[in-house]
Amino acid sequence: MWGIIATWRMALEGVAASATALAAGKAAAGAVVDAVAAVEDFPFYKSVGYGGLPTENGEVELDAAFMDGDTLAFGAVGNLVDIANPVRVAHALSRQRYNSVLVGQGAREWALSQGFAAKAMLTERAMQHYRKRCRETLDKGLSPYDGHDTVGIIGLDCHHSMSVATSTSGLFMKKRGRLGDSPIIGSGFYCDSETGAATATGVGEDLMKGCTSYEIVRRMAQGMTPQQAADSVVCELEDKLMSRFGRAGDLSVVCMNRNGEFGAATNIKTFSFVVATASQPLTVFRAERIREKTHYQPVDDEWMQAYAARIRAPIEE
Ligand code: SD4
Repeated sequence: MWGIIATWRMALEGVAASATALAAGKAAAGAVVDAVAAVEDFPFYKSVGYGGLPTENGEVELDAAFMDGDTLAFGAVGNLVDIANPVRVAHALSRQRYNSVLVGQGAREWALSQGFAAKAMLTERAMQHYRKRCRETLDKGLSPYDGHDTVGIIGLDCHHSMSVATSTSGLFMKKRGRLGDSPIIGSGFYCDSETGAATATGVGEDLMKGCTSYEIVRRMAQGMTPQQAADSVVCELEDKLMSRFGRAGDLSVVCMNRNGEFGAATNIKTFSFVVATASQPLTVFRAERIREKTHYQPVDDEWMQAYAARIRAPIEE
């Protein structure tokens, strides 16, 4: 058995290549890192890697993580500036016995010392979004904190190993130095090859309150199916946040167990995910929650075309 599942449509091309590689016997670790790196490299995805949207200071600060479900080794970077592939730095850090989570200047210095390439990650298109948002916020008092899609990818290989990786530019207009859930183990990602893995996307400040990914893996270990674990964790966290905190941000997750069974849950209308396994051909699904349960169906051609047009549409400043 092999399998791969990822948050959001944007992971499709990377997942497609890694699904082929997994089917041919490639290890899960390399498969998820390569798939995430493909998303980081694509300039039109404005919430991950090159082309990611900046902080309120107009700088692109990137977060990424990697976890090996065999050894539980993990590495993460936060607020990394101008390094081409944060996920590859996180993967390299996961091999360090100590200092496997690095942020800011220290993360950048370490990456450069290891030969990772420097690259200016702020694009003109991202700056157009930034200028537009600055103006709208001044004019209409909009909340700047939206426009976020973290990529999180779980892989299961033919040798029963699992890995997970995440990458994001975090929330648009975030404060310099702000970290979300994506580089935080247990919140944005968790992976244990004996059970399964989970990864999250949405408002990091809220996802972290539920240690969301760890909790999903824990419930799978106790016997829940991936879908039950995903739905119950997202619903309970949302209810808890509403009753105790008064509001709940976007919460979306995907997960997979060691048998390649998968689940997805969301509290928003437009969550998409991509999955392929030995028994499930590569598919983009669109998930929606109806009464405590997430339902999903394959997207159609029209949806795919609208997506392709939207991500490349000119930005009216
Ligand atoms: C964060 N969770 O930095 C990330 C953003 C995200 O979909 O996933 N957006 O809080």
